[in-house]
Amino acid sequence: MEKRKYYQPDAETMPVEEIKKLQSEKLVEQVKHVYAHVPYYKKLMDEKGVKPEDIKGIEDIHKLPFVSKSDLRDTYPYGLLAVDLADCVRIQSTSGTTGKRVIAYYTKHDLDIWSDCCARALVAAGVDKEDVVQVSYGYGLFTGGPGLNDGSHKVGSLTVPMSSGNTDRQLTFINDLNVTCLCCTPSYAAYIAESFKEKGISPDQISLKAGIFGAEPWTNEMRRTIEKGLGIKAYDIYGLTEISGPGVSFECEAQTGMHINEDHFYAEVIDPDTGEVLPEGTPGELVFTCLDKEAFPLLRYRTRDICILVREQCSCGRTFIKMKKPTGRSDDMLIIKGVNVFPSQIETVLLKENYSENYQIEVSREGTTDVFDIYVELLPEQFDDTVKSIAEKEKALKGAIKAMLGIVPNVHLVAPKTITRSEGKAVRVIDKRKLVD
Ligand code: DLL
Repeated sequence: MEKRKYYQPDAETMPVEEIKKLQSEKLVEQVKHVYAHVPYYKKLMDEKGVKPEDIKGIEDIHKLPFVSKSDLRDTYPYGLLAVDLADCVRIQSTSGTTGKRVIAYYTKHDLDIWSDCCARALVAAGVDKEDVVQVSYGYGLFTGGPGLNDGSHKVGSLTVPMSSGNTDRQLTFINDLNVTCLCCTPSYAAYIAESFKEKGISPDQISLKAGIFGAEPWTNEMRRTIEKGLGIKAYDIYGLTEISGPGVSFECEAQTGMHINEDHFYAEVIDPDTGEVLPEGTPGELVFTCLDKEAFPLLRYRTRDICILVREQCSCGRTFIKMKKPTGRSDDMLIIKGVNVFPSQIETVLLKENYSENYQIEVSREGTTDVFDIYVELLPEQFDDTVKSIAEKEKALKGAIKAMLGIVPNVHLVAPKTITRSEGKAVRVIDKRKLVD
């Protein structure tokens, strides 16, 4: 049977003018809903002097106030709920380790939209009813497992609800069940590829064809490493708990950015310092508005993710605007010796120079000076080298990183298997300065 090209073709290929019209209609209703049911929003809008009747279409969205994580913390746990609690059927929560967790609520309708978005992502990655989908994102409060699980049910694929961890069992199930699509974080996918290699199983002996990886920033170099290691095509997927979970946007076969599910979410990019809306093609902070969620409909939510929006005709036929790979979160950006550093820049250099994807960045302070260390694991075949040749490699890598960032780190090439592997979101940065500040 021929595979579907789209999960919901009417929505996914809707002409741009129709998308705008739909967004306008939905926004007008959403603002009325929120103003009437969430006193906190009413207060924010009243303070800004904007009434629901001022919002006549999507072009008026800039009149609405922004909300950010601090609003969610201030209203924890029920303050932004826009329906009766009795109408909610699920919560999910962020993986945040500091401060109060964010709790997102869902009605049946909200779960339905969310799983549709994930189903769109799966079909865009070539998945259909005949496929076997192993969901190796964490299940539970984290949205990754439940989101892809329900999306895979909607597509009608056989779903293997593995959750993360127990890597040996992951490999066994993949090959015993002829799994064709793997869903997990890119760092875990790289670990799974490494584990197959260690068992002497080559990419052509692995049943997988596609992978849907997200929940953390990853570079195109990392994509190629995973694609080669597992013999698959690797698709990006983006989302956040506050807006629903995975599937806010997803990649198609063109792999040139992620289509935002614009019939449900309106995206803007703003200057993080001034709040000014930036034109398409300019990097800035992503802001999302939930157009038709019922229980927890955030309006103009500041994600802190830095990225670029591009509307271009896509070879896949989808008309939804694309977001380029986020380069990181504005709060993940390190300032080292006065220079802005994103961990993804370092990842790009390491993989281009043929080092492994297992690395950790450590920043500390001696007196008033920042100390910048990068630990990079050698591949087993690189480890036989002599001390002299390792010192030469460290020097060369220092130079490559300096060329990218303008500052020189201390590079430490360490033995294979010395850096802890990630089964979920990888911890790439240890910033010890935060402990002293
Ligand atoms: O990570 C939802 C998700 C699950 C997305 C599975 C994709 C796959 P949170 O735990 O709330 O939700 O974290 C959201 O993770 O604001 C980004 O900073 C980051 N993030 C998510 N997807 C990507 C991606 C889930 N594809 C935060 N690329 C977001 C880069 C991503 N960063």
